[in-house]
Amino acid sequence: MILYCATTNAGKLREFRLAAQSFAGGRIRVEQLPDLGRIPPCEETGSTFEENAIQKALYYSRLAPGLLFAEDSGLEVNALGGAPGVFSARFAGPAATDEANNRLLLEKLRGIEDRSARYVCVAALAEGGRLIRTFSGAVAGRILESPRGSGGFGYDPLFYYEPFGATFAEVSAERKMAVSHRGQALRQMFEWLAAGAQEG
Ligand code: ITT
Repeated sequence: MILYCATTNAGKLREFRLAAQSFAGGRIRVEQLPDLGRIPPCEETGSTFEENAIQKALYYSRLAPGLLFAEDSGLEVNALGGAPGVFSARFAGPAATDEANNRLLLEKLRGIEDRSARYVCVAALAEGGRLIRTFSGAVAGRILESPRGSGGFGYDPLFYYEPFGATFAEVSAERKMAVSHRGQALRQMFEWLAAGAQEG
């Protein structure tokens, strides 16, 4: 079975494919929506991850030849009142790089003792402009004072996960997926789909 996705983030796409492999044993193949590059990007005007995930899933599923999911995710830092939150991708500006976002995060946390944070992910599954279900996950960690590791993407070099004694950029994609916000949300989604696919 093919499950379409619509993401402009290469790091997310790699993790979507790994999740399909890990959680659906290859029975579900994740494909990028054909011609995504030519479709005007979906506006993300929601104030929660769930609202934005649903907005993206409804928008792109109207243009998909089958079932599609979209995902909204980000980092919530307690000392910053939950920021960058839904603005995680554009924290340092509309076309911000991961490096610029990480630099800004370190600046804002300079001298602050409480570095606790969490990643949140909501995946929304839709078909033909109709929402089917959402799935969510979250993982707690803390923000280091300088980056460590070269794996992952986004804020991973700064996101220290206590049980691993390492940042998400210092562990394999498989280890990150086993505990991450995205891993939790996508595990539920793929298991739910795989169960339905078996029944059908
Ligand atoms: P799409 O909307 O096209 O899928 P995006 O990158 O704009 O891609 P979001 O609006 O959901 O997606 O923003 C997610 C941002 O949150 C992402 O760009 C990272 O900065 C951060 N983020 C989310 N999950 C992450 C992870 O697993 N590791 C590191 N950073 C993450």
